[in-house]
This record gives sequence, C-alpha cells and structure tokens, in this order.
Amino acid sequence: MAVGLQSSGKTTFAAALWYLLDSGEIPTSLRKGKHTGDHSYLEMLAKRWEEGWQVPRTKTLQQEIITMNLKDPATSTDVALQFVDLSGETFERAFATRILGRNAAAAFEGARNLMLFVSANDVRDDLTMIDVAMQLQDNTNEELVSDDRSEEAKFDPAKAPRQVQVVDFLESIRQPPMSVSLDRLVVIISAWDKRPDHNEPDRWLIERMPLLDQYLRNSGLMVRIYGVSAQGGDLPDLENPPAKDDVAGHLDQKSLLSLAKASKRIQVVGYGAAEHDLTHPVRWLGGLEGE
Ligand SMILES: Nc1nc2c(ncn2[C@@H]2O[C@H](COP(=O)(O)OP(=O)(O)O)[C@@H](O)[C@H]2O)c(=O)[nH]1
Ligand SMILES: [Mg+2]
Repeated sequence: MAVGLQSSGKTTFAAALWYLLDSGEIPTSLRKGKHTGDHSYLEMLAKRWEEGWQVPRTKTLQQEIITMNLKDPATSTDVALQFVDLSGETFERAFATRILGRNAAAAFEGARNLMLFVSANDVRDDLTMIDVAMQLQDNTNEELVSDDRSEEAKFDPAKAPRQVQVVDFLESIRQPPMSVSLDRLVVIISAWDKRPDHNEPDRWLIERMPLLDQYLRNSGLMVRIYGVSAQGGDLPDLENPPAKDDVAGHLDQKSLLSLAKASKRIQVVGYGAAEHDLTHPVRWLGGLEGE
C-alpha cells in the first residue's frame, strides 16, 4: 500500500509509473500486470503527466482509489500497489479522537508492506518555540515579541507537524485493535528535484524529519529510503495555469517536454536503482529482492 498525507506526491508517482509501464520506453525491473475493469482514471492521469501538467488534485469526496498491478518478469510474481490518501477528515479526526471508522480501518487489513510518501518540497512545519525564539533574537522586533496573547488558537489536528501525524498513523495501525503486522516500509521522498545540495535521501530524512527517522530506526521494520522525482521539476496546473507573462511557471515544463522520451523526466535515487526506474522500490517492497 502507498500512503501519505495530502500533497506528498502519491498521485504524481502513480501517473508517472503508469506512463512508464504503458509506454515501455525504457526497461524497468517490473512490468505492467493484468488490469481488469476501468482504468480510465489512471490513463487520464498519465496523459496529463505526459503533456507536462500537474496531476489534478484528488477531490476529497470522490476519493479515487488507485490500484496498480505489476509483474516481475523474472519470477512471474504479481505485485499490487494501492494508493491511499491519509488526509481528509477521516484520518484527521482519527488523529485527534483516536477513532477510525471500520471501512477506513479495513483498507489496511492484511497489509504487510507500506510505501510512505513525504515531500522534499514541503516547507518546515515543525519549528519548536525554541527555534522561533532563536530566530527572534537575531532580529528582535519589539512588536513581534510583545505579549499579545488575547487570541488563543484552538487545537487543530490538521496543523500538527506532518512527521507527528505520520508517526502516529504508523504506530496506531500497528497497535491493537488494528494490529497490522508490517514487514517492509519504503519511504519515498518525492519532489527530489527540490532536494538540498546533497543527494542522500537517508540524510534528508535525518535532517528534515528526525522524529520519523528515529521511529523507523527502532520500528523493527525493514526500511529503505528513496529520493524520487516523478515529475522531474515544477509543472503548471492545467486548471489554474500561470499568466502568459509568468515565465517562471513554464521553465521546467519547457525543458521537460523537450526530452524525447518522457520517461526520462523521472529520477530515482537509492539502492542501485536505474536512473528512471520507479518500479525499483516497488520490487523490493514486494519481497522480490533481498533484505
Ligand atoms: N517539483 C516537483 N513537484 C512535484 C513532484 N511530484 C509531485 N509534485 C508536486 O507536489 C504536489 C502534490 O503532488 P500530488 O501527486 O498531487 O500529491 P498527493 O496529494 O499525495 O497525491 C503537486 O503540486 C505536484 O505538482 C516532483 O517530482 N517534483
Ligand atoms: Mg492525490
């Protein structure tokens, strides 16, 4: 199962993966498996991706469940990958109330392996009061520090730091009553084109999400951390395109569209994965590659 908060890069990954498998432009470690039924949604996503636009935002009400079937040509093993959005009311409420509906819980029944999405493009949302105080000291502004405590904000679970929500989610599904027995977990750091000036996904996790990093180290799970740029760079939103004279919004779109094979926009970093092979982490998750 592929999980992550909203805007962590899941749908873009799904779109790029579908395009990659469908086009066969470059060799991948897994191939497209059997798909029955209607996969027009995935095809729409892949087309949007190919044409150089952001994938459409998942509407909370008509939550599309994406399932992708892959096949390992070497062993003929099938691997199914299902994408679940952890944001939205269901999970936000669960975080605060400790109550998760039966349907949402059932989706994780029997799950053994998780692909967890976080984004390198997110601004920090977990500054502590000490961090803030240190910044204030540097440019003391009397007005800012003055004690305007008249308005106390109400606790909003959706505003808890992302890594707190993610760790709570992982721990909660592993504890009773859900007791999901996890085995392998892949962290996908999406938008890896926005990475800092080093190219080490595991170092990024230590520096940017230390709580999640520590949790995973002590979780007893087999863990891998990949950096993935499924989009290759910044792309405009078709439903909300930038103004004609806003060149910045088009910069990456132009250079990405100029690649003869769209699959080559994809970048994957870690564990000897071939440069554009999005299926590499999926193959390991499926248990088709060593520990
Ligand atoms: N720069 C960059 N942005 C990305 C990449 N992948 C996704 N994004 C952007 O991140 C945002 C969230 O992506 P999306 O796939 O919709 O996340 P989801 O809500 O988890 O499905 C969108 O604005 C995407 O355009 C990437 O590889 N590079
Ligand atoms: Mg989505």
